[in-house]
Amino acid sequence: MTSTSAPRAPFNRLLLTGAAGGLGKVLRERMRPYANVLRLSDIAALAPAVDDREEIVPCDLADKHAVHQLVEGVDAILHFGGVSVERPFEEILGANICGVFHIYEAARRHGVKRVIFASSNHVIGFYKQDEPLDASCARRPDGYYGLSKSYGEDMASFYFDRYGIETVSIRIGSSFPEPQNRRMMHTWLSFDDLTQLLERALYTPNVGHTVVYGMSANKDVWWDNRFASHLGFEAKDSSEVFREKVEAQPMPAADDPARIYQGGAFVAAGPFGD
Ligand code: NAI
Ligand code: 15L
Repeated sequence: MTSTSAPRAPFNRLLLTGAAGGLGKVLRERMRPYANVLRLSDIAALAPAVDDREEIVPCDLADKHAVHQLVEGVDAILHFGGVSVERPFEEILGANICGVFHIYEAARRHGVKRVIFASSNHVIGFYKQDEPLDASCARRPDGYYGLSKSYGEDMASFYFDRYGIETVSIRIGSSFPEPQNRRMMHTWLSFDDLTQLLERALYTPNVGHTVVYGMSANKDVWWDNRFASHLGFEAKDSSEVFREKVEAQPMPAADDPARIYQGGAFVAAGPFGD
């Protein structure tokens, strides 16, 4: 299924970091209508520009000077780049922690007024699956990766309070073509719903720093988006259509973190390097 919603007036130039990644490849297509020029960046190899409405700018987010150059001339930033799973702290540090600082500092220096930050459900991963949450809950990161996203959300909050740069931090659940396991029946975010959420995040005025849970209209959800209602995001898809396929998989044991914690297996990753 592809999105059918008509885009608003496009931005002149949007930056998409993480453009070579799983979501980046999807958004490279989906975000085209929203920008006259889409600047695509990653540390990994990117397919060449298909036309003059794409710009390919390789960049390591850990390199402050390179990120400063990357951000010049853009109107808004979709920050999807970085380490996207639990890894040793030293790997997370450059890409995610220094990286998010470099993005905001470059945004400040170049006058960029809107960032969409790909945060993650792993900022609240240590809550149990029977604990309903909204955006006012204390964060309970489930690893160094979740900590880095938590830091990114605080960075967004600070840059709004201090410099007026607005951010929508999307605590993405699980955005894949299909839910891959029982946990993702709760956390799944379809690509169409992600696209709609990004449109709302880009165009809604006066978002300040808004935290929104990125999930489709799944049957049993753990998260309440009452504090992001001004975005007008209305998910259209549901994991329910995949239930039979997903439930054909064996049920995890009762003590498996995948059945207990919102962050699933991430809560048990590491320690590293012992
Ligand atoms: P991915 O791992 O496929 O893509 C991340 C991209 O970031 C990769 O192409 C990678 O090369 C790039 N990257 C890593 N280190 C970098 C560095 N130092 N400099 C520049 N680029 C670097 O992950 P995916 O699934 O596409 O996720 C995209 C974003 O959304 C990530 O920030 C992830 O944390 C976040 N997210 C994704 C979820 C999902 O379900 N797909 C769930 C929650 C958050
Ligand atoms: C994430 O933050 C990861 O980037 C993604 O690969 C999935 O693991 C997702 O969370 C999830 O929790 O399902």
